[in-house]
Amino acid sequence: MRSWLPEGVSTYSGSIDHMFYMILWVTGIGFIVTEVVLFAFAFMYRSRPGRRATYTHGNSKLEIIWTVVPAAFFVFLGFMSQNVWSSIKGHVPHTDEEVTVTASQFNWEIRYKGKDGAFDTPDDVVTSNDMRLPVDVPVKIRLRSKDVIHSFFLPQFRLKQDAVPGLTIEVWLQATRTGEFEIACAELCGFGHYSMRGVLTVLKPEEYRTWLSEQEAGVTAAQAGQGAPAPAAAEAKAPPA
Ligand SMILES: [Cu+2]
Repeated sequence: MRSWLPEGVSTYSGSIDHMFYMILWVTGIGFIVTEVVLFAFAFMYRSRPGRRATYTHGNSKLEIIWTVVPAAFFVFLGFMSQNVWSSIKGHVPHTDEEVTVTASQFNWEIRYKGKDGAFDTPDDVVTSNDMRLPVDVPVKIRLRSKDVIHSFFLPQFRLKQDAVPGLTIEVWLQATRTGEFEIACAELCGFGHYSMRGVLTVLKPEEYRTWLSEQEAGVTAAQAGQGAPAPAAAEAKAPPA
C-alpha cells in the first residue's frame, strides 16, 4: 500500500505520509462500515409479503454514539494535522540557501542570487525549468507568479504551494537524497498547463557549488561580452555563504 505514493525525499515527507495514511485508514474504515450496514439493512428490511412497515422515532443513545465517536476522531485528526502543519508551514528554517521561483504561462523561472548575494540584480543566475539544489541543506524557496495562479508541486518532496500573482510566498524543503525529480504545475493555468514541467536536480553540496560558480561565471562573461565592465571588486568578494 505504501507504494501508492512516490518515494519521499524530503525531511518532512514521512510525517505528511503518516497523516495521509492515518486519515485514509480512519475514513476508509468508517466508509466501509457504514456502507456495509446500509446495504445489509436495506436487504434485511426489504419489502416482503406479509411484513408490515413500522414507524420508529429512532434511538437517541445510538444517535449520540454515532455523532460523538466520529466527532472525537475528527478532533484527534485535527490536532495531529495541526502539529504537522505548524512544523512545516508555520516556520521557515534559517538558511542561507535561497532561490526564487517565478511561474508564468508556461514555465518555471529559477533565480539564484549570484555573486552579490541579492535577488533581482543583474548578476542573478536565471534558469528555465532547471532547478538545482544541494542535498541535506534546508532551502528557502520564494514563489511568485507573473500572470495567473500556478501551483508549484514537487511530488517526491510532498511540497505543493500555489504561486499567486502579486505575492511572494515562502516555502522550504530539505532533500534527503540526490537525484532528479519532477517539478509539476498542479493548477490548471491555461492551454499549455500540461507542458509546465521542470526538473529539480539534487546534488551533493560541492557539486552544487561548482555548478553555481560555473553559472555565475557565465553571467559575468556574458555581461562583459555586452560591453558592461566585469565588476572586478565583486570577483574578489567571497561568494555568498
Ligand atoms: Cu501552471
